[in-house]
Amino acid sequence: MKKKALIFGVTGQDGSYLSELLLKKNYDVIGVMRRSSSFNTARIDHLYKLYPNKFDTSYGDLSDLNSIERNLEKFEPDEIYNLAAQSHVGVSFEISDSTFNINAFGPLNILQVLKNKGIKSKYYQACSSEMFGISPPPQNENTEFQPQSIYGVSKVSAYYTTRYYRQAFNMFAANGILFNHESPRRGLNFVTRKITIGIAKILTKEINFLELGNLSARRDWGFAGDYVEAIWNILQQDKPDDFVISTGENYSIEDFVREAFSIVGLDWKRFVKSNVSRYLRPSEVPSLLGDSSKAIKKLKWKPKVLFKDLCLMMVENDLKSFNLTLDEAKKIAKKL
Ligand code: NAP
Ligand code: G4F
Repeated sequence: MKKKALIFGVTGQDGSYLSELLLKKNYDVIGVMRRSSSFNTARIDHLYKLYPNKFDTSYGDLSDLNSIERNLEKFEPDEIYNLAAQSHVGVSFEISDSTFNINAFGPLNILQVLKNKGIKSKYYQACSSEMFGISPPPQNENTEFQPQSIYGVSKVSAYYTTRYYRQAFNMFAANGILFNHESPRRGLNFVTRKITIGIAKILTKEINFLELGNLSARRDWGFAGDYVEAIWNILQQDKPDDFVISTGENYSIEDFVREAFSIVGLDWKRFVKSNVSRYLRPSEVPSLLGDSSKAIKKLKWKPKVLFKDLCLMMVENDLKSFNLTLDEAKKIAKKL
């Protein structure tokens, strides 16, 4: 039977990939998006055109209970994916109130409406490896949460809120604890995308160098296109549960910089400067490395794209956005 999904956070990286996946599976998809003074639909514009009768958006905001009620009552979706968040950890040190409001009260608002109105949708909550904070790697579903940012704290709150509604009210509410996942659609101020677009800008002389913060932190980076398959899978289980989603490999920021610059043949040390006063966080998460044994066993999921291919995909995409092929980029790099 044809299903209807409601996605909070549809304009984001994951929202766009998940929409594509669900539309290919013949779902009707409604994306909830907030009002913005400049257009924020670049990642989903193609979907309006490709699926005029199956994809649409509706205004709503996680901090606006009325808008959540209106959307849930109007659409009564089979599945709800809550991907909406203030998702930048570094920025959460600057705007902690709104980060907590959106990320922690947002899920509570949705779950309260579902319970109070008796709407039977399955609910997915986007949680994060940032919740593990300084717990040593590898991290899995049993690892202690020791968050190091209000972003991390807000996601711990969302995690327990989701479990509480599941346990107390027998609702289908599940958490995905996803480790970092990137793509050509990654926001420009996350470190991987900042590096890959930085390379294109250096080659086209838009900038002379790239400023970064802590290069020694380690992350378990996967591809967002693979991770939305796990997200969908989590809601297809017989029982709601929580899952760690990761690649099981981790690399330092310096490793990512080296790999990305080497793709075009540049020595990163000539083009990367440290600006710790701007980018160093008051507290850092030193090493994230996921153990996804549970997801591999129960969801039969595993990542397809790993570190080197992810780097290459992102570098090539950003070169393309500056009308450069990889071969052309390598020629320019030789002269720099
Ligand atoms: P993203 O690109 O930053 O997208 C976040 C989405 O949330 C955007 O659509 C944004 O809308 C929306 N949003 C923000 N505040 C909102 C509000 N008050 N009401 C309604 N929508 C709001 O993030 P992502 O990388 O796709 O991540 C998706 C989710 O997974 C997030 O919850 C994130 O915290 C979590 N997560 C991500 C990763 C990762 O590595 N990507 C890892 C673990 C967990 P605008 O377009 O208007 O800003
Ligand atoms: O790319 P990042 O900003 O990602 P971070 O903080 O790991 O958060 C991402 O992954 C989480 C999952 O663990 C998500 F929940 C969250 O929503 C987000 O998607 O930073 C990665 C690392 C950090 O250690 C940071 O200190 O890179 C370091 N870094 C060094 N220089 C930098 C920079 N990060 C950014 N954004 N910009 C820099 O210039």
